[in-house]
Amino acid sequence: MTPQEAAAFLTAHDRYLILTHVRPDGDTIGCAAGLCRALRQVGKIAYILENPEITSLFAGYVDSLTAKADFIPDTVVSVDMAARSLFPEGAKRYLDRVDLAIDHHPSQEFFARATCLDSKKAACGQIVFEIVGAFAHITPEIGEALYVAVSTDCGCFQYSNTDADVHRTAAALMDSGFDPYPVNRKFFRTKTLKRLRLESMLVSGMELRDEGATALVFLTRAMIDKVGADERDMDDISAFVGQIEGVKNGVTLKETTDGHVKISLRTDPGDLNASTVCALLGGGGHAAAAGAMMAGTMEQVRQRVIDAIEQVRNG
Ligand SMILES: [Mn+2]
Repeated sequence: MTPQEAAAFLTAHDRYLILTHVRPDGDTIGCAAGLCRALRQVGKIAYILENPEITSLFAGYVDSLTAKADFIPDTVVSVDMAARSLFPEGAKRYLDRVDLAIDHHPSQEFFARATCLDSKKAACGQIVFEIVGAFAHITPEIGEALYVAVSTDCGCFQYSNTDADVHRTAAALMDSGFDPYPVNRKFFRTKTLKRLRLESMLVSGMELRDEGATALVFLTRAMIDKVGADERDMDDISAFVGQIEGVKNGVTLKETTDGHVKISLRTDPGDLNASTVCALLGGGGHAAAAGAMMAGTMEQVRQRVIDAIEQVRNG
């Protein structure tokens, strides 16, 4: 489906439930909030399915839009969700009844009846902006929600996915009249003290390989407990190691509470394709940013990741 066809679909249906992915980020949350408000503006009934993993950083954008437990939708829309494995527990009952998936991941699994996919877009928020711009007025609230989606997914216009198109979308969203300064300050210029303590521990335990081009950092449960960090303190922490001079490929391994290790890879795609590496580990994503989840100890998973990187390098 093109954005215009998606807009026609959305104006033709009603009673919407919007789904966001596990470990929700700014893109999925901003898209959901912007789309929900746009649908309501044109007289539709629209809610966002509660996502229990949402952090306090993003909760304000969806609080007033969350569906009550007894809401029965006619139309289910997912935003920024590439795969069935990314459905939160509460969304699993909709696994086979998503009517429209709006997404920008090349690894999109086409689980929905219809899909509006543009894998050249840096953020799903750009696609949602095109769709809602076709049938709704972009109010400051919609503009801010979609700006959060777009700006967070390109690391405030710094990641390798940033292009002129992203800036054009951001400029158009700013024209809606919201104040971007507090948003940028909140998301890109502010860190909790607990976050800084974690970053300090990551640097202390960092492993450098390939003459410093590849860096691995290890976020253990013991570190998280010692600092008393919550999910908000760890938001987008996989981008941290790539900030070190000379590091092209950053690997962040994070111990989960259930005996798994979450792998996040941020790479220079000309040097190493993150998506190819993570596919070998049962995950997926983009060429410059990908992830996987593996059972095992930190040391076991570390070895698997190193082997996968070497395999992609030499293959
Ligand atoms: Mn995204």
